[in-house]
Amino acid sequence: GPADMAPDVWEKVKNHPCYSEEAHHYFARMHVAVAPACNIQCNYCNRKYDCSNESRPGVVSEKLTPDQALRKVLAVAQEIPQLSVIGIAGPGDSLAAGGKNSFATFEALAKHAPDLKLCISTNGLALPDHVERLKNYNVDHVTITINMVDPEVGERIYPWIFYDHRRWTGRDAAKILHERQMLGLEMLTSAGILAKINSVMIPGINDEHLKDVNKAVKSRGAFLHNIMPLISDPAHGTHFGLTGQRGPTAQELKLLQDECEGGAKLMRHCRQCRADAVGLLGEDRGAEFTTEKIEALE
Ligand code: CLF
Ligand code: SF4
Repeated sequence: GPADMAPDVWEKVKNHPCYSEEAHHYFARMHVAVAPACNIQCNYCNRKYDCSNESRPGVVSEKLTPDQALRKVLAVAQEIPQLSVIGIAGPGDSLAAGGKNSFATFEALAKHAPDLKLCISTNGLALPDHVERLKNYNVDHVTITINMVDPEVGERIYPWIFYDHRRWTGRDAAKILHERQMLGLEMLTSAGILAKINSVMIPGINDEHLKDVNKAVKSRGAFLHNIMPLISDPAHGTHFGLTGQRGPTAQELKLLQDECEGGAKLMRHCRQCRADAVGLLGEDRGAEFTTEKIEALE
């Protein structure tokens, strides 16, 4: 592997298309949309996409039960030999509601498809409760979406969270979310799980602030930082879409990424996948593997 990487780390990333830029030409990922619920509200959410939590026009992801997910994975693995990673990234939060469906899916995959890597993406609120369990399922890759390390910034992105049996709003909500995200990241690092941080760049709200986020996650051991553009579309009914919040231009995004160089290592090949994406990054073969078609194959 590359000179700047320990051999055990290289083992974990060499066939993961998101964690290794090289690998994304040769290895495919597949998302199973088994996580319908969410425990927070983001002003950019529309629950159609992925571990990047963005919003583009499209059709709604096909939600699956853990059993349907297993059958879909086995069918896709037959057709796409480059398949190396199964990710759970939506359409809600993978660890909301106790992560019940996510862990049932991991259980089934560990049993019936043990060669596939397991990957998960979360907003981090429930993460500290589940790090040990993730470790037990040999999950080596966890993404946390972190958009701020300052509750004053956070309250403009998150109107509420649901935590400890009640709803929190405003700065209190953002403070709890921030503390849970930092704790979860520290726990992943201690457990030897590779943590990728996704941040959504929202001009005028957290764009400059993401440099502080980059430093904060680096100091807590994050492996990669993926800064993605907000894609805001009024037709989609997201809060930001309705209030006219714009996304960054390609130049603004690149400038910010360049300014973060030297901090936590940046991912620059993210394709902002759907919660049910299938195939190499940048291609989506999901439509070939609907539940209907899989049942017809069986
Ligand atoms: Fe999926 Fe995310 Fe795992 Fe990759 S996606 S859960 S880490 S297997 Fe990858 Fe897609 Fe970008 Fe996510 S290109 S949106 S970073
Ligand atoms: Fe939507 Fe994800 Fe935010 Fe939940 S964490 S509100 S699913 S973007």
